[in-house]
Amino acid sequence: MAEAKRAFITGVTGQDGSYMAQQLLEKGYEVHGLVRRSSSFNRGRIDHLHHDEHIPGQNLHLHYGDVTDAARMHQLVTELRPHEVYNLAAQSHVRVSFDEPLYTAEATGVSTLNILEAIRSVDTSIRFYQASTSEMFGASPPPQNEDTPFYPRSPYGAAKVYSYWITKNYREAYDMFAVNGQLFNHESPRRGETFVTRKITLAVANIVKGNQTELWMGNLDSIRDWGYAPEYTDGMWRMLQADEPDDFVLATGSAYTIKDFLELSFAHAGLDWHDYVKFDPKFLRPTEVDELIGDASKAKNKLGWEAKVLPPELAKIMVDADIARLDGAKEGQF
Ligand code: NAP
Ligand code: F7E
Repeated sequence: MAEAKRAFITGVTGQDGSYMAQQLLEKGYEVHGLVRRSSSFNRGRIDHLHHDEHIPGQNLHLHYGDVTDAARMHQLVTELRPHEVYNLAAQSHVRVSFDEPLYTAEATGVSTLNILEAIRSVDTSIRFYQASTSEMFGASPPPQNEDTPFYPRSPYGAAKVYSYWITKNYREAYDMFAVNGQLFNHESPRRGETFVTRKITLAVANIVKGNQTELWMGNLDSIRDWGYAPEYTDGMWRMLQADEPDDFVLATGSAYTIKDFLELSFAHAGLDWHDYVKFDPKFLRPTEVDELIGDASKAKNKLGWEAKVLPPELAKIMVDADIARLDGAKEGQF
C-alpha cells in the first residue's frame, strides 16, 4: 500500500487551519499541526476531529511550537519530513498589527523564512503553501489579480508582502515548490470573533437571545470580497497538487460594504441593524483598505477552482451557526 501523504499545518487551531486539517484527514493524509502552549484551552476548532466517526482523527498529531522559533521549525521539519507544508500561522488581525507592529513583522513576516530555511536544508522536494493575502494589494484599485502592484496599508499587509517575496525567491533560487495563495477575505462560523463578519453574526445571535442590545463598530463603508473559508482551504490544497508551482488569487469577485453585511445578517433574523449599531472610533484603523474586489480567473482556468458561496448565503450560514451555538450546539457541527 502506498505511504499516506504527510502534511504539516502551522496555524492549525485557527479558522483555516481547522478546515485544512479536516479536509486533509478526509482525504487520508497524516496531519501534523503546530500548536502554541496557552494557559487556557484554544483547540475548540479542532477538538471534534479526534472524536468524529467520519474523520480519521487518529491521523491528527499536534506538536508544540511557535513559528518565530527557527530551531523548533527546523527540528519539526526534520522529524516529520512532511510532503506538504501549509503555513497558515500569523498574527492575522489588521487592527492589532498597528498596536503590535514588531511582533506582527516577526510572526507574520520573518517566521515564513524560518520554515522555508528548514525545508531548504532538510528536503527541497517538500511542497510549501504560504498564506498570502489581498491586504498586500491595499490601496491598489480593484479588480485585483496576480499582476496588481502591492500597496500595503498596515503592518500586517507589509509583513505579508515580505512573506510573499521570500516564498517566491526560494521558489526561484532553490527550485522549490513554494507557492503563494493571495486570498481575499474568507469567513465561516469558525471565524475569529473580532473580525467584522463574525462580530456581526455573533451580535445578531446575542440580540435574538436577549443577551445584547448594542453593537459598537468602526468604518462601515469599506468594501470587501467575502467568501466561504472551506472553499478557500480546498483552493490551497489544489495549489499544492498542481504540476508547476505558481501564485494564485482566490476571491468571489463580489463587492459588499460592511453596511451590506449588517443588512444581510440582521435581516436574516428579522431585525433592522440601524436600531442596534453604534459608532466607536477605537475600531478605526490609522490607514484603511477601502476597496478589495478580487479577480480569480487564473485559479478558475488553471486549478478548476471557483467560489460558490456569496455573502447573502454566507451571512445566513454564520447567523444560523451562532444562534445554534447559543442553543447548545457542539462546535464540531460547524
Ligand atoms: P486565524 O484564525 O487568526 O488563525 C491564526 C493561527 O495562527 C492560529 O492557529 C494561531 O494560533 C496561529 N499563530 C499565530 N501566531 C503564531 C505563532 N507565533 N506561532 C505559531 N502559531 C501562531 O487566521 P485564519 O483566518 O485562519 O487565516 C489563516 C492564515 O491566512 C493567516 O496567515 C492569515 O493571515 C491568512 N489570511 C487569512 C485570510 C482570511 O480572510 N481569513 C485572508 C488572507 C490570508 P492560536 O490559536 O494559538 O492563536
Ligand atoms: O475588517 C471594518 C474594518 O477585521 C474588515 C483578515 O483575515 O482579511 C482580514 O482583514 C473591514 C475593515 O478584516 C469593524 O475597518 C468596521 O475595513 O474583518 P476585518 P480585514 O481587515 O479585511 C484579510 C484578507 C486578511 O488577510 C486578514 O488576516 O471591516 N470594520 N468596524 C471593522 N472591523 C473589525 N474587525 N471590527 C469592527 O468593529
